[in-house]
Amino acid sequence: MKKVILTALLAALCIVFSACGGPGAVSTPKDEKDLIVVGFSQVGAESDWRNANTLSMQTALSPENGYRLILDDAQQKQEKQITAIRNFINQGVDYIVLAPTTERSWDTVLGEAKAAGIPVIIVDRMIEIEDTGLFTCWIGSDFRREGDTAVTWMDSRFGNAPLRIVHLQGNIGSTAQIGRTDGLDAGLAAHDGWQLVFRSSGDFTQAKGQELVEALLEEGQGFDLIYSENDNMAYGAIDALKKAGLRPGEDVKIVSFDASSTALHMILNGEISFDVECNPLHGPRVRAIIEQLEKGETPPKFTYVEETSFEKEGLSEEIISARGY
Ligand code: GZL
Repeated sequence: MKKVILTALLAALCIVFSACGGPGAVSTPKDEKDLIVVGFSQVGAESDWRNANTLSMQTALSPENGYRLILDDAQQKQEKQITAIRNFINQGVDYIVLAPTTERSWDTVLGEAKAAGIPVIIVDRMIEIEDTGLFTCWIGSDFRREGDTAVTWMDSRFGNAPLRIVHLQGNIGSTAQIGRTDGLDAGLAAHDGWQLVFRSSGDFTQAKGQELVEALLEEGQGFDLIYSENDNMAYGAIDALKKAGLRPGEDVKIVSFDASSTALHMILNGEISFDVECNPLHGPRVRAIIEQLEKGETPPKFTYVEETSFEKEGLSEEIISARGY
């Protein structure tokens, strides 16, 4: 008896649903109208890390997975990100993902997103905001821990021996720059043999990194180690050293951040001595957060991604090729 009633009930439901969506209509996630629309304000395309981060988001938030991703490249300018967020609000996207250039001045525009009822997910760097209710959650790296990891290696390698350090910083005011710089400052305070001979921002770009180190070499500034806050500035520094007839990894040690595949190959060939991973593969993590929200679940407010570090010992082509970027 139950089976008969159940069959009749299922038949009735099928009639109801097909009437709602037209004859035989079956709404599948791939229908344009059913896609979850995500507006993604990305910092720019300044580094290997950034490009890997963008690709990860595009791959995870694809139409095949039920998403329409609207990507905006802010060319490392916060004002362009603010404009992009306002455009996303006007388009009525379902979610906004923000990879913030710097930490401050997000309160107003995120207030507008909140007023429009659009959840905001922050990825990568942190934002400094009065009301943390203006964003749903954050997922990214512990940049101070990254800096401490680099300094711990430097201490293990050089102790308190005299060490003249050149410091290539990322975008000033970005969480990546703040945390990695704080780590080095703590190391300098704890090692009176270490001397900071130069500090300036290379904006996380290869060209600026090369420019800064070339200028230093032309001035005749001597140094033993370059602490580069990302791999692309390290590539530029290596080019400058080679142009001046110096051997990166021999005459000057290089410590870097991101651990992109190009940099890991430079560890294998001895040019980079130590590289702290900063994992850019946030796409699947953001997708999982959105799927939780779609189900009415509450994701953690803050999630730090697990990261490691690399030096020549223990590194191999197999390890490099097995990594996602
Ligand atoms: C770190 C990220 C930084 C990378 C750089 O999470 O914000 O920005 O370290 C990138 O390569 O430009």
